[in-house]
Amino acid sequence: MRVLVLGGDGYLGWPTAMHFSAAGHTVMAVDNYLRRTIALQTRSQALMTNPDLEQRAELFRALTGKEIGVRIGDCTDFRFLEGVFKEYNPDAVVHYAEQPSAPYSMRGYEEAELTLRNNLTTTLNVIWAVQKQAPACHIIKLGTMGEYGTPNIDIEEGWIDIEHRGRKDHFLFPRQAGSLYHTTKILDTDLLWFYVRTWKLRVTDLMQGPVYGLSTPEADLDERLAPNFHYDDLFGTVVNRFLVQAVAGVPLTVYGKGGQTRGYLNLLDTLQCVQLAVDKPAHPGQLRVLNQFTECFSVNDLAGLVQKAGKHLGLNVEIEHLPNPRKEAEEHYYNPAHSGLLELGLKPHHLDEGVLAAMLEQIVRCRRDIDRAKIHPRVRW
Ligand code: USQ
Repeated sequence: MRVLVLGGDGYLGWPTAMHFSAAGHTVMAVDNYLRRTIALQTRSQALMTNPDLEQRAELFRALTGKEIGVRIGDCTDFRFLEGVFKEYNPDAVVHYAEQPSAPYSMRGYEEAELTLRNNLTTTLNVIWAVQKQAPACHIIKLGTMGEYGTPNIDIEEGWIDIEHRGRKDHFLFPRQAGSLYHTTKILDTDLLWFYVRTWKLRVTDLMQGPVYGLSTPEADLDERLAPNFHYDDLFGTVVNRFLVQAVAGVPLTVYGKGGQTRGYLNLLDTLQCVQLAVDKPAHPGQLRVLNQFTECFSVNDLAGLVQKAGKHLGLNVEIEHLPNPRKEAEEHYYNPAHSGLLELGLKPHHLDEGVLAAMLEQIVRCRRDIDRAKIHPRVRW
């Protein structure tokens, strides 16, 4: 298949591009380095220095003989994006090209405006580029479990049947996010649903939980092919952050009571899920929503697991409860459905001590590069 990866320089985008290329697909990766730019501006650079997308693609070609096409450009520029679709004519587009940080989106007006404009305009442009240049192309959109929030009822997989005053209908599950970033993902879903109804597009919306990990078969070929591993308060996800904190000797930064529960997954499973979505596409006129995580943990559970894994490696890991910089429930009911991807064939990798120990060992090798000033939360809302 011809697979177009938007946001191909990102934590998930680059491993996805390599994964599809290694599996024998033709891949093109597009990025404008927005996250790198923001990271530089906010002192939030990743732990390891990552070569740019063109250099990574060149290195990947030298090591594997496989070619990943690269286009550097801004997906909010419709002429640019339409040109890429026209030139490349993809069978599937994997859309990661969004500002992905909840704290960044809450930092101030400029950051809010950038997040809203970037994320929604890109989604609108993908929809229009598909409709005008590649109408059979399957759109795989990265959404987030954070769209649902933490309601006091079971979370369904995208859709819910509602009976009201004796009549029944089928609706998108109610969504109520905890940050502007997560809210842009709700708005994306609504945009996609509108155009699926209007133009019979084929769309899979993957409601993903926080991802952890830095190892994939392709990334392990050479350390310069590693994903961008963030541990700062803006771009670092909680498990990755805790592991770096454990190595740096900084007490794990549990926000508030630590009862916040989310569905997590290994980076390897992100690759599997996206692959399954591409291999088994949505039908024309279908907005298929899949909840993309493998297991639920509270923040306290994660801190406990990291503490235990650290102890076995001789690290003295402490846990600190900080005042929560976010507005979120710290004790809540959480029971989201997630059978769709398992039914498509997902074989989960579970978060255990072995996985954490392997990550800790990799991080220990970069111990000297850890900047402790990037660890504590700088944005409150
Ligand atoms: N948390 C801590 N301490 C920390 C960092 C986070 O207690 O040092 C807590 C947060 O308050 C939250 C939970 O851990 O309750 C998860 O936080 P996170 O920063 O790992 O995840 P989040 O901000 O929700 O965003 C991340 C990705 C985002 C993706 C989302 C999936 O950055 O792109 O959409 O995970 S989800 O959380 O399911 O919405």
